[in-house]
Amino acid sequence: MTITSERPELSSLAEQYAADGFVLVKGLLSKEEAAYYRQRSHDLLARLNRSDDPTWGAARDMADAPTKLQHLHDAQFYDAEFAKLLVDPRFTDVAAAVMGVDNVQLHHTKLFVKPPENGSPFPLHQDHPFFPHTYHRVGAAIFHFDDAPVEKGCVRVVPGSHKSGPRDHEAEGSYHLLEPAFDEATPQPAEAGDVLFFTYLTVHGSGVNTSDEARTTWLIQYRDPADPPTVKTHDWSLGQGMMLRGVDPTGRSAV
Ligand SMILES: O=C(O)CCC(=O)C(=O)O
Repeated sequence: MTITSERPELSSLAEQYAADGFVLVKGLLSKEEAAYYRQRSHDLLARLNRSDDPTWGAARDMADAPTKLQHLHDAQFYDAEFAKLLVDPRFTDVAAAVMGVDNVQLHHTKLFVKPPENGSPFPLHQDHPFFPHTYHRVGAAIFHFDDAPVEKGCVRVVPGSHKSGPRDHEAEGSYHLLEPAFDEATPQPAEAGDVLFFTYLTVHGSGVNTSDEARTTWLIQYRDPADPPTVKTHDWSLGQGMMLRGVDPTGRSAV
């Protein structure tokens, strides 16, 4: 099945994604759904009450004062409502169309809450060095469960940056880019319900949340199951290899 010719709106998203390395899909979830998932996200993090903070070392240098970040890998293993979103065709049809494939496989998910006033930034980086794949058919979708204006530390991208392929990152273990400068990335302010799709080669990051409200997002990292990883890494993610759309034609499954 060729998805894009059957659904012209998907073809247009795929064209933008190919040109810019990202596309912001407005209103993929309704405001009510976004509010529902926002509440579930905050309840889940409160219930688990974990104290680890994934703020990058380099992120601490980007802020004037200490920052904080709450997170959870693979929320779908703790709350079935998140599992439903993983296979929601509103998401999976776009993920397939922008990668130009029929089949979409889970890599991992990350729930992030950037707390008010000091929510941690992310330095500019590609996701590629964390889990490199052979054909680079790997992407992310960031679901916004509340509004993310610039002052809340919305995601920023460098349009077209995916075209030059993998870049050399800072020393192994830190994985951020020294160039371009953070201010050269274009902010992608989003509203509750919007979903930002981008390739794992697209240079991206995000600013400090200086607002008086939390920024709540869920990031789903997915890939074409026919694109094998080149390095065995990040294979500890719960449920990696689950099919979100279509089939795994390789029969390789998981990592
Ligand atoms: O959520 C954000 O602000 C950015 C997250 C990000 O860049 C990442 O997890 O790789």
